[in-house]
Amino acid sequence: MIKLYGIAASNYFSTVKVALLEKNIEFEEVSQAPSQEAGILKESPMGKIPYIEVDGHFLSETNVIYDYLEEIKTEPALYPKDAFEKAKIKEIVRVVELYLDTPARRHLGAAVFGEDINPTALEEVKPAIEKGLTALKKLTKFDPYVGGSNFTIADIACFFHLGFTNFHTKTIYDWDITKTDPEINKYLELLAERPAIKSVQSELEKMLMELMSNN
Ligand SMILES: N[C@@H](CCC(=O)N[C@@H](CS)C(=O)NCC(=O)O)C(=O)O
Repeated sequence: MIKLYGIAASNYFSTVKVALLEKNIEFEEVSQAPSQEAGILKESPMGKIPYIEVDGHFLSETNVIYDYLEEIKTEPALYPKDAFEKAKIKEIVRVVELYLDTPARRHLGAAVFGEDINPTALEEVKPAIEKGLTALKKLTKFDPYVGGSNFTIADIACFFHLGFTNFHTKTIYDWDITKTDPEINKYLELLAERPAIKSVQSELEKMLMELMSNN
């Protein structure tokens, strides 16, 4: 059985967990925080979570894991079958990761762990996120899902990475992305109703609150 390593507070971990649940793939969770310990780097070379273990072999990087899960269990599909449409879904995933999660992540220490706000990040992150959101909107259909009529891996990535981004913009800039963009707000509300997303999101929020109350 697949083992999924990570912690509930991680948005990346949550995307893989929802993918496993949506595809009805049996798995076992192993609690593992990001770590630079030599033993963990043998399993996840950058020390990041999530990663999975299959028959004693390890695999890291969410996009690679999504592709692997789709190969081992084609239905229910989380990607379109058409090659170009599939690539367009991957493009959305890449945009939310690189141009929303990555800039927002620069405020993680301040937003979650009680560190001082980095003044350079304070200046640079908001325009970077505005640019990322504009890019995302050019790619999205919201019809009702981000790539069109079918629920895909891009919806899972958008839900958790937009949530992560919004948590940081609200905390640092008092800027709620969902309030300033009713289309995104409606879309996230729709996704929040899906049972797998609902349960994983509630575990994420619970652990995030615990982490914040300890700092
Ligand atoms: N590119 C990685 C990103 C995963 C990632 O950034 N995970 C965070 C937790 S949400 C992490 O492990 N951070 C610790 C670190 O960057 O050292 C993936 O797609 O799996």
